[in-house]
Amino acid sequence: MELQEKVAVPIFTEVEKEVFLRDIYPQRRPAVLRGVSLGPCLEKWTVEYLGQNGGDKEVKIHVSTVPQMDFLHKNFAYKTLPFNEFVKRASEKKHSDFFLCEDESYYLRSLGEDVRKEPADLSKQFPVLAEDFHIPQFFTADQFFSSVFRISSCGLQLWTHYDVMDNLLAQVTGTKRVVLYSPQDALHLYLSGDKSEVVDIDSPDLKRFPDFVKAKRYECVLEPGDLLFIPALWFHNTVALQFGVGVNVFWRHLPADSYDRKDPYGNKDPVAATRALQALERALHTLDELPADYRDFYGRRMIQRIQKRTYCDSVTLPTSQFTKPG
Ligand SMILES: O=C(O)CCC(=O)C(=O)O
Repeated sequence: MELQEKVAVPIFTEVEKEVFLRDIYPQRRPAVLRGVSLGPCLEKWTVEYLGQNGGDKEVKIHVSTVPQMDFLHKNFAYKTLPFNEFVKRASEKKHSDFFLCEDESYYLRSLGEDVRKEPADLSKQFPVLAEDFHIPQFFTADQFFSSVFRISSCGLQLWTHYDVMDNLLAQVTGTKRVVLYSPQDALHLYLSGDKSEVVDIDSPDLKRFPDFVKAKRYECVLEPGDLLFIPALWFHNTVALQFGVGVNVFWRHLPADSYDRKDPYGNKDPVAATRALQALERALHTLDELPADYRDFYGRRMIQRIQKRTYCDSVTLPTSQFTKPG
């Protein structure tokens, strides 16, 4: 994959809120923030401590026989374990109790109480542990959407996907490689919904995905205490280089009524985007009334019109309508 352009995500140290809001946030690009205080979790969150203070609350987890999780072929199973047992198993390489095989990999993306309605919130599902994790106050309280545990076995790779909220991914213990792609590279990522079909980003099948090389690869390795700012719509793919515990915090960048109200995960497209995509489907259905050569002609003209009206390099964006974090 010689041809793919690679860029290191910039690292900013000891960033204060004012600096974040003035210099980093408006760029809408990923940034590693190092040295921002995250609270006592950095020292406290050992496997034993997490087990004792997270308790035996049941958690739904992903389990797979291989560390690279593949959403296309569903090579993982959803299972349930008490939190303390899950943390113990995720931290070990070989398990005496297991579901699929003795070296299976585990991943937790914590959920709200009512999985279909409520976003995850550490302070509700894990109140004792939440006290140890101080959410950086880079946005106002009413913009807060969710705080999510991300706990992975060593080697666990999560597929490339985007979310529709702004995100601070905090690495509390362990190290994690994160690869990101710009929303402007969406067409080079072979999307299926919010996920890329290119599961193996390090050794992609270029016969199936020839345009993948055109996607610019942004990369960083998060260390304990690092925060990664992932702007909404930026694609990300993670590999836990060690057993690790992270928390990610989603917050709203757009006015609250722009988002789908039934979206506990923060990954449903904004309502206006969903309506536009539905309208496009209807328009395409209308074109079906014409013969193929006419469809081709009007299809090309529609694409040109869409590009002219929407691409950032062809229009000046009215940014004032977007919410700025306070
Ligand atoms: O850290 C991870 O394992 C995945 C993080 C992620 O997907 C997110 O923060 O949206």
